[in-house]
Amino acid sequence: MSKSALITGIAGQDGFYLAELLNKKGYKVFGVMRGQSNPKTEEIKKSLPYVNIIEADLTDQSSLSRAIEVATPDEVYNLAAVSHVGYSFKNPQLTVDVTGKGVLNMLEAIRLTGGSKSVKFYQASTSEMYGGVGDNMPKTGYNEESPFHPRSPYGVAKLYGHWITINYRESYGMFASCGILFNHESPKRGMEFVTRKISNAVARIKLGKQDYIELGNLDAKRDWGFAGDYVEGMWRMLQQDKPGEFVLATGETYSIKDFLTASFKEIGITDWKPYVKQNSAFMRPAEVNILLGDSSKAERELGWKRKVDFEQLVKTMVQSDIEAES
Ligand code: NAP
Ligand code: F7E
Repeated sequence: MSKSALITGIAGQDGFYLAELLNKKGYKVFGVMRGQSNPKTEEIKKSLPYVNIIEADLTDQSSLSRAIEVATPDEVYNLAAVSHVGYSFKNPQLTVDVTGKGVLNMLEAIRLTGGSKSVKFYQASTSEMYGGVGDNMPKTGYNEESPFHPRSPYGVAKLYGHWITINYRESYGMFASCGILFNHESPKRGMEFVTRKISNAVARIKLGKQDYIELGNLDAKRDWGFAGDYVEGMWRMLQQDKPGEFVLATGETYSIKDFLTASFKEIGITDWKPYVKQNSAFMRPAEVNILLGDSSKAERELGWKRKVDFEQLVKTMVQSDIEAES
């Protein structure tokens, strides 16, 4: 019999790539969408026609219990979250409710519907839990043993989600794993994130639809990979004999300026400065200066390694936006 998986956050970037992967592997895929009339529902029905959509909300435990009863999943991937770091400063309490307490709601829904021993659970933890401050980053990058120091309401909420997942593993014997994923991007990335904001603006500048782009801090550095590679790692975590924590990262870090250089190069522009204005509205009250990840454990135990490199990622995103905007 084919396996069944429930994905929360199906309408997000990772939800798309994970659904594609699990469908190819023969899973029956269920996806949680929120809202009485989510404008993305029609789009998801078209792009992921095999997904069985369930209306539920991470803040409503009874709706999650119903989702578990409907899907009877072998695996639950908890990808839903208020996921934008900047937005989390503006709506910190909503962020706690969804990104933090929402994880508890999902775990309780599994436990109270009798799934503690039968359902495998994946929690979308994040490199934002490390915070990228001072000298708490090892030279080879953050790993599963590195200390946490979150720098935003989002990071703090995710740290709660991370530890409550470990607590449910230790308390109730649940197969519950956390993927500590560093930034991963794609043409499906939301426009509010810096990589897609840049790739889309560069495409529009090429096509004469836009004159410049407004950005915040250009000096922050991130370990950017391709989302398609990372969902493969999530799946591998749930195929292990034992649950655990795993860092997924590329082991390389680049600044926003590097991303601008590579993106504008795609449209034949070597000096991007005339096309970029800085706007303090995009600065954050506390910044994560540098993130670099060390995924040696995932390489060793999961046989996982990123395939797409930085140049390929930028190229794919810019070319996809040129096509979409043409
Ligand atoms: P994303 O594109 O922002 O998707 C998040 C999804 O969560 C959205 O589809 C959203 O629904 C849904 N959602 C928000 N509030 C909800 C609620 N109350 N109930 C149910 N669903 C709700 O995020 P992503 O990039 O795919 O990332 C997936 C997960 O990995 C997130 O938890 C994120 O925090 C985490 N993560 C991401 C990265 C990364 O670099 N991408 C790195 C580490 C960890 P709507 O579509 O209706 O808004
Ligand atoms: O910012 C700087 C900004 O919003 C990256 C989420 O998926 O990855 C993501 O969080 C950097 C920051 O991603 C703009 O200050 C400059 O230093 O693309 P971002 P993020 O904050 O790294 C982690 C791993 C997650 O878990 C999150 O869910 O870019 N930056 N100017 C800007 N950022 C944005 N968004 N917009 C700007 O105009």
